[in-house]
Amino acid sequence: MIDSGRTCLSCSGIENLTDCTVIEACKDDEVCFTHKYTHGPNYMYTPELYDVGCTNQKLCIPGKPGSVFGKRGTRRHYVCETCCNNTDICNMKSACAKPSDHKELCESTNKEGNRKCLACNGVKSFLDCTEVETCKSDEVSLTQLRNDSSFPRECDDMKNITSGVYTIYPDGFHPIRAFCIVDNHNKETWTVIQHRSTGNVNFDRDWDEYKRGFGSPHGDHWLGNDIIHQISTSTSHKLSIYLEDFNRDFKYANYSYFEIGDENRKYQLLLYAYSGTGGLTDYFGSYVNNELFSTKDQDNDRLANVNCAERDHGGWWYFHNSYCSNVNLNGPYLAGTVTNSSAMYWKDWPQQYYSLRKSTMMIKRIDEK
Ligand SMILES: [Ca+2]
Repeated sequence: MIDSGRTCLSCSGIENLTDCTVIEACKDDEVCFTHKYTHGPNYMYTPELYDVGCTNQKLCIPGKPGSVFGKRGTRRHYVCETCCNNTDICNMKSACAKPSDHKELCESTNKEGNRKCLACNGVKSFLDCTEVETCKSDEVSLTQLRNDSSFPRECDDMKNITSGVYTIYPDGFHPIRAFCIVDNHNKETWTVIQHRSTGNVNFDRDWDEYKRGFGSPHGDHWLGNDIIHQISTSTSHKLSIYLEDFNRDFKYANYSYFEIGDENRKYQLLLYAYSGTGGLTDYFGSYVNNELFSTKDQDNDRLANVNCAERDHGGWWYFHNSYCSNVNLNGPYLAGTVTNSSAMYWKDWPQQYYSLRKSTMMIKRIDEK
């Protein structure tokens, strides 16, 4: 096997992927594939069967299980999409199996030296795995795969695109769909992390839903706290928030530094250097910088005896002094003047207690590449 070689499971007509123990070294321009099929109706017994192995197919069919994703670079290639049922894990050695069978998420190569690999049982996503083990000398770590990935980590990594929904790989190889906004004037491409313009998606959700994201990037949605953490901490990022009222007036709130911590840090918010358009006052970062994220089932706000996320019906970073918030863009979509702060609002714009028509929160790498 050559140094750059990728290994794939290689079997034909098997009923269970776990039955395949044959490993094949692929050529440089090949990727792993998993093909699932059944025999025709003439067969009395029609189990679903799998073929797995190397293929020179280069293009993916997004959303189609078993389709091959991407072409390998000169050293190695990366993911297939949805090769493995209910997982994000591709046809890699000892990784393409039932989630409960995942022993190690390393890829076998002839690399020298020991590496640390994620090692988890029963995870549905790599993002859920935090355990680490030392790989054998002929194995390479997922971290290495991630670092070497040439897939776009965020919208800013894609050139010559127009605004729309694209596949990005925040961790290097795990695909998600995100809305990208191209600002032609400033020649900047932003990744949307929150958008609301219809109110037809409920934002009164629990911790796990905010962690994983909900809604569709084509409409109202929350991208997901794990993803936002991953992107915002991969390099330095800035945040821009677009607000629009029902007169179609709009303003921007901009922060030239933005990140959120990981789940262990309760997605703690860091925001610096505010500038707003049209005299918009910073009622967000100046109040909730360093605060923890809260949802109705996880009260991390510092207001005693009140669960702000439950009371105001949205996951958010809440204010801790004597009341819950001055800004809550994940509050209920109430479309216009309301009577209290339990709404999707930005204090005092366009007026006190006004539920906005649109909000978009988007982030972009601070140029340093
Ligand atoms: Ca509280």
